[in-house]
Amino acid sequence: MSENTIVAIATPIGEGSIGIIRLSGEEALDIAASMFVAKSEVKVQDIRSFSFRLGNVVNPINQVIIDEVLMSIMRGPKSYTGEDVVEINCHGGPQVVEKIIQITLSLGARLAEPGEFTKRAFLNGRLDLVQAEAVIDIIRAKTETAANIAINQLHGRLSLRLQDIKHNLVEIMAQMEASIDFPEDVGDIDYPKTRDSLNKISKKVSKMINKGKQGRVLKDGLKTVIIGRPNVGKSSLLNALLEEDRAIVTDVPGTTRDIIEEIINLEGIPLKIVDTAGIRETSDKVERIGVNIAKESLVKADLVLFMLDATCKITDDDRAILGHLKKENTIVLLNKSDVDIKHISKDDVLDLLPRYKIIDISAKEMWGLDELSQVIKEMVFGGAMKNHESDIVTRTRHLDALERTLNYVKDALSGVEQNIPVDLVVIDIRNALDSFGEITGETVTEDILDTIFSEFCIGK
Ligand SMILES: Nc1nc2c(ncn2[C@@H]2O[C@H](COP(=O)(O)OP(=O)(O)OP(=O)(O)O)[C@@H](O)[C@H]2O)c(=O)[nH]1
Ligand SMILES: [Mg+2]
Repeated sequence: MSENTIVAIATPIGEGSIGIIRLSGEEALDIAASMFVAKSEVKVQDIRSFSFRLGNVVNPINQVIIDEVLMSIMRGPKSYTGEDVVEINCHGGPQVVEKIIQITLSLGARLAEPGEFTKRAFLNGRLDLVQAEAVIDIIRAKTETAANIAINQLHGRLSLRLQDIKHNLVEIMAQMEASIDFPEDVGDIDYPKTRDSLNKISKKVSKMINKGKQGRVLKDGLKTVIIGRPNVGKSSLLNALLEEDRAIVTDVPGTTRDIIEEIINLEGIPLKIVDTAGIRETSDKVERIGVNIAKESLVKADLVLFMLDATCKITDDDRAILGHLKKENTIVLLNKSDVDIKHISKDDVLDLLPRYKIIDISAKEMWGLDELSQVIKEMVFGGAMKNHESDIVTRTRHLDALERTLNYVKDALSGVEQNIPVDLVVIDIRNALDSFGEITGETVTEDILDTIFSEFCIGK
């Protein structure tokens, strides 16, 4: 019996053509040998690594056949986890899968925690933490761009870039420590030269942070809210962007009361778009709750689409929203521009909201949506997205660590500029390295690891 061998279903629960059960650990091969009978009668121990065998899973107690399966073996250390791994492809019915899992448990395996296979891969040095996190990001990717970035991270492109910065820091630290430990041999640190190196590092880290902010949007989606007084056409826009009738549209003001959230793939940028209740003073209890939620989502949004109705004059309800808007993250949409008689022009809006971005659209006729996506891209990415820049960080955890690294590098830099003794400056460099090491997992704590892997699915 071993605590050390884990088992999980690697495919979604329910009926499917195939169910995959995965075992990893010291006893994986022994467990497989006790429950698998190959058609060719080859012994499990003699099966070549990375090859499949057809056979039956049998109940080891009475030899009753449970299912006909394909079994593959990947011996450690050249396996996903770095340990011996066995995968059983059985028929994808819940009964069969469950029965096979039960048999592995009776033979000494234990159920895997979420992400435990990947955690073992990390602990066994098969992946660094950035690569491990990329695994879940590939599974969760909402757009092709997000998937591409994650795949590049898994292949280690981001890790390579991080290693480069790490080497720069290690070099400075080594020189400083040598001059502290062996002052006679090494002599004083060349501060002007160190300052140049630190400046270069600081620029590299800053650039990574800036790109990482875009990366996070590509991974998690841009929190976008459509806001405006009742009946301007907010739900119609949501439907137009989704190309389906998701939200109820009527000519009755106050139609939408609850928050409706959907994900739209806008040429590679995932928009997490929220349609809200039209904002107005109302005595209706339910509507008022919706209005309050709309105001809250306005505060949390990365991007605000403020909608006006071009067929009516600007009302007090429109004006009540103006004070909540910020130029940096708002696009004004002048809707219903398909109608001949208009009461608001772009100039009228500019009088109210100087230097705001304004677009004429028709949610009903689906006009102006291309211009909208162009403006969104410009706002978020400062123009076209460069696909080759895929070795970027995408996680808040990475950004936090980069920001802490940058602060320590800046502290070290100002220490060097003020000619502070090297034994003090070296502390900042060491802290910078520690923070930086959290990204790839070189200096990460058990708590952080648990949090990261708890995000994973069982069986991954
Ligand atoms: N002509 C024209 N009518 C539109 C357009 N967009 C929306 N409408 C109409 O305006 C009315 C209100 O549309 P909704 O999408 O329900 O408006 P809303 O802003 O979601 O309204 P609430 O949910 O009540 O806040 C409906 O009758 C729509 O058909 C447009 O671009 N052109
Ligand atoms: Mg609505």
